[in-house]
Amino acid sequence: QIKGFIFDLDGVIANTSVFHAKAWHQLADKLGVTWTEDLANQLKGVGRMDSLNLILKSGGKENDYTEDEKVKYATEKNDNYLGLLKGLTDKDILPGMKEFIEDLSANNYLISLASSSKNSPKVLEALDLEKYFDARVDPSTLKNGKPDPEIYVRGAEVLNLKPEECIGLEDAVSGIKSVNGAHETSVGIGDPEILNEADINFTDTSQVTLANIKKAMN
Ligand code: B16
Ligand code: MG
Repeated sequence: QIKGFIFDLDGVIANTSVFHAKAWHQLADKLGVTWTEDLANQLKGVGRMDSLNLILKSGGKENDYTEDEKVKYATEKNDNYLGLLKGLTDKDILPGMKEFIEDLSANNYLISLASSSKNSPKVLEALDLEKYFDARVDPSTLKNGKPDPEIYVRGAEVLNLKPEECIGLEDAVSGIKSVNGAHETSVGIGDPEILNEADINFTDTSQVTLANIKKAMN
């Protein structure tokens, strides 16, 4: 029986994944790494330093920079991302997600956040959604980022639920792998051909309702 829902943030609740992509694209250009759709998909859901390493690897530049230089570039990307976040309001919640979260809360489901982003508290606050969350995984306490299952394992633990009592919602391949590895039910939001490992697929957030999820689980 499902008792809890574990949410990714960027690309599931907020349209901020386009801001992350824009800021990474800008850095890739600066580093002389070709930006492709495939690279953009690989970066989705993946933490800050892991993302930078994927970009460098894609350009065959994984050995070109010291750790200090990498931290400098990652910080530069984050500063650009924070600039793009300015003016973020509840209007930037993806279609139907506020209603869905309110519905879960009204039906006494527990809700936690499993975002890789260190900026997630800031984003949730700007969207005025913190009040709905019973718990949050702090990504800075994790040993391994998505696609490792750790963040979704913790997402259930912080709610005092078993993995099989939880549903994880994701827009990224890395995130779906993490939910599946944690033995929870995975809901993929986006292109079903890309998110083909998800247990349940929706092409966009407006289809994500309790009724549709219950229907898909039968
Ligand atoms: P930050 P999610 C992820 O958030 C984003 O999808 C990913 O693009 C970003 O690089 C990562 O957070 C780290 O974010 O640099 O802000 O700490 O999708 O797991 O909510
Ligand atoms: Mg995401």
